[in-house]
Amino acid sequence: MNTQALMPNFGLELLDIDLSNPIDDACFDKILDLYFEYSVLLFRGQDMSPGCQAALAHRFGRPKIETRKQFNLKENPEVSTIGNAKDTDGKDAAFFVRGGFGWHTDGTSACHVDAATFLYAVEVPKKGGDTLLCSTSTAYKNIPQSLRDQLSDLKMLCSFHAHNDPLLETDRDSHIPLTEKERLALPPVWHDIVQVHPVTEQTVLYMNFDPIEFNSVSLNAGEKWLQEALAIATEDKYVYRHRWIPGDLLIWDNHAMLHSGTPTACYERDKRLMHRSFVYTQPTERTLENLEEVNEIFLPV
Ligand SMILES: O=C(O)CCC(=O)C(=O)O
Ligand SMILES: [Fe+2]
Repeated sequence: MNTQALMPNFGLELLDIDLSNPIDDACFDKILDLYFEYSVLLFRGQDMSPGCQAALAHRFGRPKIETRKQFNLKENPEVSTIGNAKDTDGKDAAFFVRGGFGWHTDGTSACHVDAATFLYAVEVPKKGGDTLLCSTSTAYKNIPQSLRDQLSDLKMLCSFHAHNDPLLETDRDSHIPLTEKERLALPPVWHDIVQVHPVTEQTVLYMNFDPIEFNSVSLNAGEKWLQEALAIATEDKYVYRHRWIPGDLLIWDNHAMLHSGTPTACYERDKRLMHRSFVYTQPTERTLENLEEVNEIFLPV
């Protein structure tokens, strides 16, 4: 398999792979090994239908159906749209964050933390709309021992609604408000900040930056520590900037990576459309007993 490193400490481009062709088990096992070893895989020049993306997602694990359900594709609800695309009525055809971008971990409001994000570029702007990534194990190695000690027994309570409600508040068009049943299906979840990755056995910092509570310190104190760790994690030299070309598929391990979107330079002129999937990978110590039930709730109507 021909490959090319993206960064010294993470990320690998796999060359000469056409994901629209059947991938045999031996080749897929190799791809999965590389995913865990490098935390980010890049496949360029792919002609990936949503059906092909959904099938690949199922090979990686158990896909989650996105909660902003008007952006889930009807035929392949494991795939949802993000970007600034509009439909013929001028309505948003993709989930679009207008209020800004920031470093985060996808899926922190689920109990199971081992999850891959798939982002496939359908259309990209001329300028902007890059995606940034950095390593959470490098971050753990680089923070001072005093901060490691402070974070070692710290747990954060993550709430989907604490993140999602303000987005809706600031941008009424961004998505449809959740029903009571949908809200109840997404309760807040506690996470350790310092965790051991179950496959690589590296110690990582599992961080999100809008928790609602910490177990042992005030919200202010915990947030300050997380921000200190974030500043070290995201020093320029540790950040990979992905400049998208249509046909790129990027897959990253949310246990091993933090990521951030960046603004499109000209929203009005330049369209950005990405196909996204989110997949719980194995192994895990924390099971997802009710995933099918929750997925059912968010199927597109
Ligand atoms: O659009 C991007 O570049 C990143 C979006 C993102 O954060 C995500 O898909 O989880
Ligand atoms: Fe994200």
